[in-house]
Amino acid sequence: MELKHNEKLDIKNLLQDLDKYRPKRRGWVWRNAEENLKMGPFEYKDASTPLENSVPLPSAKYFEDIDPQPNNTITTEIASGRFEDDIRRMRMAAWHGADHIMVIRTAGQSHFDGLIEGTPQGIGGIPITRKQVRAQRKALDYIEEEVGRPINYHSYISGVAGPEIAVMFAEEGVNGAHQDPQYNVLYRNVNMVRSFVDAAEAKQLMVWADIAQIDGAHNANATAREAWKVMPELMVQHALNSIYSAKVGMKKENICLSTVPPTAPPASSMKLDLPYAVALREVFNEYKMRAQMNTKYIESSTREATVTHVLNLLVSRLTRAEIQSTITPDEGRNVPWHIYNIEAVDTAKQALVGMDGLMDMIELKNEGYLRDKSRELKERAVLFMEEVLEVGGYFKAVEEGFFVDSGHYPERNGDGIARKVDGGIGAGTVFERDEDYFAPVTGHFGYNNIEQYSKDTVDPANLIDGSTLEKPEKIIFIDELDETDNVNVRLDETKEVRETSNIKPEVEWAGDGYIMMNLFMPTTKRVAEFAAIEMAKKMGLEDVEVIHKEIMHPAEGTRIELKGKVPFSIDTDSLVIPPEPEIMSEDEVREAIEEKSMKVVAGTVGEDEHSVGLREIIDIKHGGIEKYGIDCEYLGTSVPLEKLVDAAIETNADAILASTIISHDEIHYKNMKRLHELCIEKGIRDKVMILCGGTQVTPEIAVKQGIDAGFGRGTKGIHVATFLVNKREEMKNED
Ligand code: Z97
Repeated sequence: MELKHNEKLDIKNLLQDLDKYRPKRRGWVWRNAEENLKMGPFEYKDASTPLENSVPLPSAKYFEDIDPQPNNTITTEIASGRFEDDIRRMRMAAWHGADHIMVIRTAGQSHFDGLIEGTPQGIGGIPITRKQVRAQRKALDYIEEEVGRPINYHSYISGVAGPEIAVMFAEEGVNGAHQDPQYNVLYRNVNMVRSFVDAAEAKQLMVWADIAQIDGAHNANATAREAWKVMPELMVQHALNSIYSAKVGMKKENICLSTVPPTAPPASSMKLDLPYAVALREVFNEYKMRAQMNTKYIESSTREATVTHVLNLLVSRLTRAEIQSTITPDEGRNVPWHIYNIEAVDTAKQALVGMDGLMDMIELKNEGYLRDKSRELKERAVLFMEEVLEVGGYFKAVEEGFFVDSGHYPERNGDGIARKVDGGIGAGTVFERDEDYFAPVTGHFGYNNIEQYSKDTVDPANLIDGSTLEKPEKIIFIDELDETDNVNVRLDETKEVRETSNIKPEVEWAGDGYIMMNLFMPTTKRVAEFAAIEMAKKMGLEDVEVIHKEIMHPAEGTRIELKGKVPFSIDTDSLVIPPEPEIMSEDEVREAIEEKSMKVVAGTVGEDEHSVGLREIIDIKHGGIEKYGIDCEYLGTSVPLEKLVDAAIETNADAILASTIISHDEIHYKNMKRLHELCIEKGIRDKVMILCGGTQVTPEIAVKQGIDAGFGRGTKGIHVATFLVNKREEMKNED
């Protein structure tokens, strides 16, 4: 299977022979940094090797569509509940610059005490199963070839089934995972002893599979009452998981600290976020940083969330972040839509590239507020750690509720998350190994007594002719077990929009039919909300729901964003789509004019005083044709037709540009016809091009009047310039 740019990814084809598919590679891959990357007119310093195929930022069209990629790995989180549709989104995200695709699990998968099989759709996430993981890794294997850059695939290793999941991830070529025993303890109430033993096992498997690790410290940030108050504790959590992982044997470049700037608007973000970021990077300078944007305070305004994201990106550039997360600003309103993933990836790409080379120009001050504050945070973190030791270690500290307390440490409010050392899920399930304990497995943690069975102390699995890690054919692939909700049933249900020419708008799932509307309602918030819902219903939308409301003024008006379903599809085969007009590039037009100069005379004809439209087509300020070097003689408004033709003769012009807005009694078309006739009468029609434009002009009808081209609403200078250059060439060839 190979992906073709102009063809959609064939999910059915992808799922074929999935039971036999093996991932192309293992292990985490960093971007290939480029320190002197020349692209278009620019030179980049903090960049990475460009993609072979990608979608550049919108304004890149002015710069030969270059798409510089920052040196940071860019993450996106995709998990709409249907893995088959997420695959298509992954492809879009990769084309925009994401190379770390995280899959959030169905809420609370840590509570499952085994690997789950089958892939029914999830609610607020994806159930992580072998089938779903394999299908997505397989798709990413093709997508990375298409974009020309490795893509890291990522999910979570946690809960009482953590080690089992780690084995499955190692087998299936997963490249990154969250793993942090403290997460289990604090947020999923897994017994702490069990959690740390499991973590050692899981981390050992991650080492075998070269899986990069992200820790869970940021969860304190997201659950604390006031996020910035837990900054010292976050450092302690990072420290515990990092050193534990390193002791298990994980290489430090695979250990990534999950850090989040703790504030949100209207906090003076830099004053709190930057000292923390600096302190963290100084203390943990040997490890990688994975910067996530603040999610605790996310609201439903995409604008606000995007600004928060950009401020967070500034912190990343002012310090460092090897991995930059782009958690989507839609988290606040739970609309996990295609466009928001892509927008957030673009926000990171644009901001990071925009801040390229920043640290070559500026320096963080070595004294004053920044250093004082960051030193204070470090001191408070050390104090916290000392207190943990004083009370008898980590387990005791957790029992005493040290973590996620709302106090400003060393203050404590006594409201931290407390767990019992002999409590929680899986309490009492850790046993000492028998003296002759032995397990014929590769990549697992622990002393395995192998010498009692073999002299080969390298790999116990050799004794049974290899384990699933080196012999994937030993993996048992269990397909979906739910007969009513599985990928084949869902693909059948959405056959119409996947396999015919019928199309429906979509936000997350094929054929979901959702659209979003933006309305300004000139009334109070409450009235606006209900009036907007009524409007949407009258427009025929179903399942209407307001997803954002923002007061513009308490009485004057409210902005409403809503979503609703379109209950019909459209057959694209029945559409009459005219061929796209060919537009030359700006450089091509400029070259043609440089080679042979061009002169035009222009005016609004008849008794018509409108001038703005024509001026915009001509003036350099508005991207008019002057900008390509075309010499324009503007004669003004209400210009008699004869005058325009005479001026063309006098100046030996190549073209006449006539603007006509007024259209009563078809006067605009009558004037065009007369212009054409006048040119014939004066003997210049074969030498001069006649172009007429205006908001009421239909190009096809205009041409019927005898002129060369008509231009309607939405015309830009480049359209006119393209026509002029092409037509002149055509006329030359006819001579
Ligand atoms: C992030 N946006 O990127 P369950 N283990 C750890 C975690 O942090 C998490 C889980 C397990 C966020 C993603 C938050 N993190 C969400 C260390 C979740 C997930 O599947 O909910 O049981 O565990 O970090």
